[in-house]
Amino acid sequence: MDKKLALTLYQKMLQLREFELKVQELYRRGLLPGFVHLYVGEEAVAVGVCANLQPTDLVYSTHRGHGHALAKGVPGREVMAELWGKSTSSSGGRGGSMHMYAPEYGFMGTNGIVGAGIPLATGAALSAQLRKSGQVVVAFFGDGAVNSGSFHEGLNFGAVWNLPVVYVCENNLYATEMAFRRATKNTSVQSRAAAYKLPGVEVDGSDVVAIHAAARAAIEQARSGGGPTLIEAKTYRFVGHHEGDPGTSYRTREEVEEWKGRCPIKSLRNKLLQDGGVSLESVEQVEREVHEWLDEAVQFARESPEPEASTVYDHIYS
Ligand SMILES: Cc1ncc(C[n+]2csc(CCOP(=O)(O)OP(=O)(O)O)c2C)c(N)n1
Ligand SMILES: [Mg+2]
Repeated sequence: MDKKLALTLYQKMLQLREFELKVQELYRRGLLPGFVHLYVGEEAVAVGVCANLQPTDLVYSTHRGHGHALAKGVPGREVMAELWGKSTSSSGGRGGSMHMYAPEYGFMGTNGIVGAGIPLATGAALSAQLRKSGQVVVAFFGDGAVNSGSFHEGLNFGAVWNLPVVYVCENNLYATEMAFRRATKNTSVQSRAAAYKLPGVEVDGSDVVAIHAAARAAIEQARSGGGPTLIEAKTYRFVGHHEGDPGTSYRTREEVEEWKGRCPIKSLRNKLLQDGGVSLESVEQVEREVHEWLDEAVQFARESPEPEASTVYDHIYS
């Protein structure tokens, strides 16, 4: 991979990681209202996929969606302000973690309903096809979504209409505390693509370069009229299901440590320094920039005004 691109992917992944660790800290201090599911450990998936998208392409996300929003290009300050319930983000502080929309960046929402993004993305892809807009739509979803009717209906519909959509399963092996191997007999998500006569690809979710390549092929195919692909990224969350779940009662410490050892960010850093021909100064420069970016985002969110009380009835149907 081109050095410059690899360094950009490193920077993006680090932004996602540092952002989530900051959210964890602020949430624990009681500063962020609502409920948060953090993306720590899974950064390579959102970053590798979204680096291939155009600003006008669309992403449909999940309950674990801060990383998808950032990777699609929603500014960190806006995502942070939304989590803080402030008025300065595109959802005006009303969406929070799980109902955060920023259509001006092609970010079509996090979603609290498991599996619900799949039919939404499929419908958006039908719209793109009818309008001949050239847009590609990506649906992110977890292993918890693939035994739901929405997965079957969405993939079947996407396949039969040959839609410009890419289905990306972030298989982190658990849906809350339910191990995927206990929830299904066929634990290969990509193999299910064959049932819809779609290509299915399994990729190492800790390897951003591999994800980038798989997503590029799938996105090019979708854009050129070749229809959907199902990508299964094998990944892992280093933290609990949500803030409040220690994540230790249903996973062994050994398993968690083993996956942490395959950290996508550390491993790309090592590769860049060892055989990527990137200097330590360049890597450290990127790291400084990420910290400045995050400080600015937090300051912006903290200082942003709350929504005016007089707007409480806005966006409400009667
Ligand atoms: C339709 C539906 N059923 C159940 C829930 C409760 N729930 C929230 S997150 C979650 C697990 C989702 O697991 P997965 O799709 O694998 O995503 P992950 O949390 O692992 O990223 C469940 C069951 C829900 N939000 N929506
Ligand atoms: Mg899961």
